Amino acid sequence: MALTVGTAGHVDHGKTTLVRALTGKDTDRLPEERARGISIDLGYAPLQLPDGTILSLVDVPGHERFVRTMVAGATGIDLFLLVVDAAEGARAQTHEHLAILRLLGVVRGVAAVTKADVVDEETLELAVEEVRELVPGAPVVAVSGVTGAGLDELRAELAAIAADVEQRRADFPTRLFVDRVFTLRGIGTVVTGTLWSGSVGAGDQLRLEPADRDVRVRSVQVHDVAVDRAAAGQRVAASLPGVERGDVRRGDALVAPGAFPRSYRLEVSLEELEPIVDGTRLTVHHGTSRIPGRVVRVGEAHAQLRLAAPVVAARGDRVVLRAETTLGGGVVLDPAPPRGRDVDRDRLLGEGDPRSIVRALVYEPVQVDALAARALLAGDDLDEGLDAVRVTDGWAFDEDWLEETSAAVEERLRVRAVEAPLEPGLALAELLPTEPWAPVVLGLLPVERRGGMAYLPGASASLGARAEAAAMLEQRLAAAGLAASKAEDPELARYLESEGRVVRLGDGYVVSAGAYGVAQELVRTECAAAGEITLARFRDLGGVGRRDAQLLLERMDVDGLTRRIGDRRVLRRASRTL
Ligand SMILES: Nc1nc2c(ncn2[C@@H]2O[C@H](COP(=O)(O)OP(=O)(O)OP(=O)(O)O)[C@@H](O)[C@H]2O)c(=O)[nH]1
Ligand SMILES: [Mg+2]
Repeated sequence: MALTVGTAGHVDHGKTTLVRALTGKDTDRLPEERARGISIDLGYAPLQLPDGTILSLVDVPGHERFVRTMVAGATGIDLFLLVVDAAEGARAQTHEHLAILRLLGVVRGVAAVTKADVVDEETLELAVEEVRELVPGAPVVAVSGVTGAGLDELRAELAAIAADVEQRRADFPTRLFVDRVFTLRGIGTVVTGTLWSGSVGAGDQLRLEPADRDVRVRSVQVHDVAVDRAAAGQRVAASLPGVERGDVRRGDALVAPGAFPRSYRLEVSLEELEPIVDGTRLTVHHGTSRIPGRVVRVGEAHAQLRLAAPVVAARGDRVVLRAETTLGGGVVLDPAPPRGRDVDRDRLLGEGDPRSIVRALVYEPVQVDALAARALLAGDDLDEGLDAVRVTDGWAFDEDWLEETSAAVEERLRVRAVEAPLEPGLALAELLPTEPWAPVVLGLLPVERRGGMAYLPGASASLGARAEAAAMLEQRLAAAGLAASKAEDPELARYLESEGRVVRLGDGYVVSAGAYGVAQELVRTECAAAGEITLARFRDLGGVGRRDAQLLLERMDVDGLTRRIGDRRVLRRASRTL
C-alpha cells in the first residue's frame, strides 16, 4: 500500500538524523542546510519496512520560520512521525506541528523520543510519559538516531499502523500537488508530489493549474524507478515535456481536465485555535500552495475564504489558516461556492449526506455534468444526491426553487392581466433571465406559450376597466358611419380591431368594422362597373370628406383590395373574382 509518512517536531530535535538512520538518505541536501545544521526545505526518502512495504518519508523543517514549509510537506501525508528530543521534551513547534497535523486530519502515527543515548533512564522515562499524553493512542518509542537503538521497534510500529490505514481515493479524478520542480538533462522539467487521488501514467493528458494549461506526461517514476502508472498515495515524479522549469512551482496542481473547479473562494467549516474574526486577513494553506486570503464568516462555524489566487480544491480537502502563528483550519464544504453568505445553504452543505449536498449546490439550475466537475460528489454519491432534486434534459433543479419560480411567474402574469387586460401576456425573454437553463425551465412552468409570449393557461385579452370606453367608442362609430373618428386610446383601438369590431385607418383614425365593409363594397361595385375608381368618385359615392375618403382607400390598398395608379385605383387581380 502506498503511504506517506511525515516527520513533525521542534527544531534540532533530531528529525533529519532519524530519517537518515531509518533510510540511509541524508535529506538535508542544500549547502545552507549543511552549513547551518538545520533543515530549511522538505526532504524525501523511501523507507523499506521489514514486511517489504515501502513508505515514503517526508522530512520537514522544525524551525518556527519554516512552519509554512512544514504545512506544505504535511498536506500530502497519511501518517505522522513525531520526533521529540528526550532531553528537551515537547517545545513550541512540537505543539504547533501537532496542531497542524490535527487540522489536516492526520490523526494517526508514531512518536519517537530520540537522542535516548544522551539522557539517563529517568529523564527518558519522563520524556516518554510526556509524549504519551501529547499523542494519546499513538505508540511511543525511545530511539537514538546515532546509535540506532529502538529503530527496529519504530519500524515495526510503523508497519503495524500502515497495514491499518485506509487507502486514498483511487476512484477519484487525478490530482497531484507539486512540491518540487527541477530540470534533468535530456529529460527536461520534472515535477514531484504526492498523488492525492486517481493515477498518473506516461502519455496522460493533464491540466496544470492554476495556470490553466494542458500538459502531457512523458514518463513517471516512483522512488527513482520508472513505472507505467503511479497510484493514489504514492510519491510521484512526472516529466512534462514542453514545460519550462519557471512555468511550474510548488503549490501548482496537476489534475484530470475538467474534474476540479478553479476557484477564488472556498466554503469551509472552521476550526479555530484562536478566535478568527470576520474579515481577518491571513494565509490559506491548501495542498502545497499558500495564498493570501480573507475570512468571511457564515453562521456559527462556517466561513467563506476569499483568495488572492485561484485553487483547485475538492469537498473534504483540509486547509490550514496562518498569520504569524497557526490560527486554525477548515474542511472544504464547497470548492467553488457562489459569492455571498447563505446560512441555509451552508447548513445543507454541512450535513454532508449526498442529498443535502446536491440540494445545497442546486441553488439555481445546474448542469449535471457541471455538478460532477464541482469536485463534491462522484459515482454512487452523485446518483444518490440527484434523487433529491428534479433532473430534466441534463439540468438539475431544486423542487422548491422551481415552485418559487413558478409562483413568481404566475404572480407576474396575474398582475399583468390586471394592469394590461388587453395584452395579458409577457414576452418570454422578460419572464426569465437569459440563462442557458431558461428554455428548459420554461417548459416546466405553468404557462401557455403563444408566439414569443407567455400567458396564464387559458388567459385571453379582455377589456377590463376599458369596457365602458369601448362601448362609447363603438356608439360614436356607429353614429359616424363612413366618417372616420379619432381614437383616443390606441391600445383599445388595437384590441377592438383584433376582435373584428373596428378598423384602424391612418393618423389614429378608426371606423366601425361595418362601415369599412360598406366602403369596400362601394369600391368593388364601382370598379366592376367602371373598371376603376377615383378619390373624388369614392367621396361622392360615400358622402364623406376628402380626408376620410383618402384614409379609407389607403387602408384598402394595404389590405390588398385595391392598387393605386396615379389618382385612380383598380381592383387587384385577386380581389376581382370576389
Ligand atoms: N546524540 C545524539 N544526537 C542527535 C540524535 N539525533 C540528532 N542528534 C543531533 O541533534 C542535532 C539536530 O539534529 P537534526 O536531525 O538536524 O534535527 P532536526 O529535527 O532535523 O532539525 P530541523 O530540521 O532543523 O528542525 C544534530 O547535531 C544531530 O547530530 C541522537 O539520536 N543522538
Ligand atoms: Mg531536519
